[in-house]
Amino acid sequence: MSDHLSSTPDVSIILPTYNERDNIGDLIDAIHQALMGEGVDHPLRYEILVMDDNSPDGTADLVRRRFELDAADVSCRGDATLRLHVRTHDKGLANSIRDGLERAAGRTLVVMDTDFNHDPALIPQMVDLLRYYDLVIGSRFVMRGGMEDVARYRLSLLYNMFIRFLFQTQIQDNLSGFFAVRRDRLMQLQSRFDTIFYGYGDYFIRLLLMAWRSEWKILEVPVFYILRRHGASKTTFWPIFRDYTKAVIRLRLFGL
Ligand SMILES: Nc1nc2c(ncn2[C@@H]2O[C@H](COP(=O)(O)OP(=O)(O)O)[C@@H](O)[C@H]2O)c(=O)[nH]1
Ligand SMILES: [Mg+2]
Repeated sequence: MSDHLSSTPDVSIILPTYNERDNIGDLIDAIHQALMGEGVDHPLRYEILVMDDNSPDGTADLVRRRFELDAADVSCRGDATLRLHVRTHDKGLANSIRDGLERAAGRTLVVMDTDFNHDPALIPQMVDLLRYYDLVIGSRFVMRGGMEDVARYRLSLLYNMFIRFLFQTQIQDNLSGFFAVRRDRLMQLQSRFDTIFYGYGDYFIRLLLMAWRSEWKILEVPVFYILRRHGASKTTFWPIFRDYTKAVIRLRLFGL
C-alpha cells in the first residue's frame, strides 16, 4: 500500500441513511465541494462512510452506481475515499452511527443528516475548531442558529430547556445530531458505548451528558437547518416525544 493510502485521514464523515436515494448523491457531491472544491485553501484528506440500513428505496445501489464503487464498495477520488456499508443487523440510527464511528479512521469524526438539514459547508470550520475543543456541536439555539421549520424549532427549544433543567448542563442543542469530535477523546468513552448508542436521536442526549460530565471542552456553533430536500423525515412527533421523554427520565432516575 502506498504511503498516501496508508496515511490516516484528517476527517471521517459518517452519513447514516435510511431511504435517502434522492438526497445522498447530491450530499456527497456537496461534501466534496466543501472539502476540496475550488477556493478551498486547505484541502483535507477525508473519508465518507455511508452507513445504510439496507434501505428499501435503493439508496445503496444509487451510491454504488453514481460513485462507481468497486467490489468492496469503496471508491477514491483525489484525497477522498468513499465507503458504503450496508447494514443488515443491529439496525437503527444510533447503532449505525456507532458502527460508523468505530469503523472510521480519521483523527476527527463528523456526523450529520443526509437530507441537507445540516449544511456541509460548515464541516471545515467545525473540524478546524477541534484544534481548541474536544467536541463542536452544530447548534440551532445559539446566536444566528435556527430552523426553517418554525413549529419544530419552538418545540425543540422547549424540549432543550427541559433537558437543561433536568441535567443542569449549559448545552443549548441536545438534539442536534450534527457534530464534530476528536477521535482520541471519543474513544476514551468506548467502553461506555453500550450505554450511549441505542434508540434514535436520544443517543445524542446521552453522549453529550457523558461528555459534559467528563469535562470535555465543548463549543456550539450556529447552524440553520433548512428543510430536507427530498423524501420524508423518520422523526414522527408523538412516538419520538414519548421515546425521548422515557429516555431522559430514565437517565435522570438511574444515571448513565
Ligand atoms: N442508518 C440509519 N439511518 C437512519 C435511520 N433513521 C433515520 N436515519 C437517517 O438519520 C438522519 C436523520 O433522520 P431524519 O429523517 O432526517 O430525521 P429529522 O432530521 O429529525 O427529520 C437521516 O440522514 C436519515 O436518513 C435508521 O434507522 N438507520
Ligand atoms: Mg433530517
